[in-house]
Amino acid sequence: MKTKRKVEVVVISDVHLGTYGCHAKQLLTYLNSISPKQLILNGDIIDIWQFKKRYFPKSHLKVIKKIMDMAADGVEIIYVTGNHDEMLRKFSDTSIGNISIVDKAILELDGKSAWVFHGDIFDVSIQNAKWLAKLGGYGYDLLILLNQFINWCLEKMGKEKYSLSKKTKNSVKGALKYINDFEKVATDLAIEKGYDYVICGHIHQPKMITVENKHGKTMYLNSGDWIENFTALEYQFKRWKLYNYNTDKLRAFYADQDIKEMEVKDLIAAITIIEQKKEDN
Ligand SMILES: [Mn+2]
Repeated sequence: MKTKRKVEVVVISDVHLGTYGCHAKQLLTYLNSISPKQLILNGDIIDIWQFKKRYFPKSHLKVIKKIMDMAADGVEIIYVTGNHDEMLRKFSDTSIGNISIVDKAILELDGKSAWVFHGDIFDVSIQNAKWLAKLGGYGYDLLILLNQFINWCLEKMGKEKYSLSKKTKNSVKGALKYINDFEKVATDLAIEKGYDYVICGHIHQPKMITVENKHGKTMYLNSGDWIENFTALEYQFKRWKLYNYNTDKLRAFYADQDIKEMEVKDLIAAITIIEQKKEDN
């Protein structure tokens, strides 16, 4: 593919490489179609829980290779750990070249702040999540430890690890309540902390919505997954877009209704990029 879409930030999550449900080929097509400055892998990218099953096809390896190539080409890769790749939490706050591993990230985007984390910290209990997070910076790390401790106990007792997918299988009503609670806690905390955007994954529910409470407002964004939804979050021209592989395919970022609201200089920039690309080729 000769012309790639320039995007400032791309966020994907819940790819679950190493599982049968992962749609690696579609993801690879998508990654090949974009040229981001920053790629955020917001958790559950490699499913380390499933590793003992020894399922890791070529297409899944290609995704890893592609991400490494992007890093080598100067794309800043931020790997935010999730629960299925929590083994990587041992390496949190380390970086190798353009790739860094973190448990959470804060981005500055055109004077606005975005709070990025996978979201499994809310699993143990939505209520606990709320008061633990009030402890400030320690809240998040404490919740991770609490999750790890509970999973460790479950394993010792010969039970399966705590997982949302099991929870959703149990009842649709329970799952819907969980999703609502998840979004409520995430947005309440983001408003309390003063973040303009809160970006999660984990619940496999792509979403982009502005939420307001009496203390203020924030935009909640969820990057969805590459099991069922094939979605990504893209930031360009000072706005977010929820990209859907099935409906958007490889359509240009600016070829949507947002074009009406675009500033002239952004339009010029978009056109200039295309012209430059043509010259390059
Ligand atoms: Mn997860």
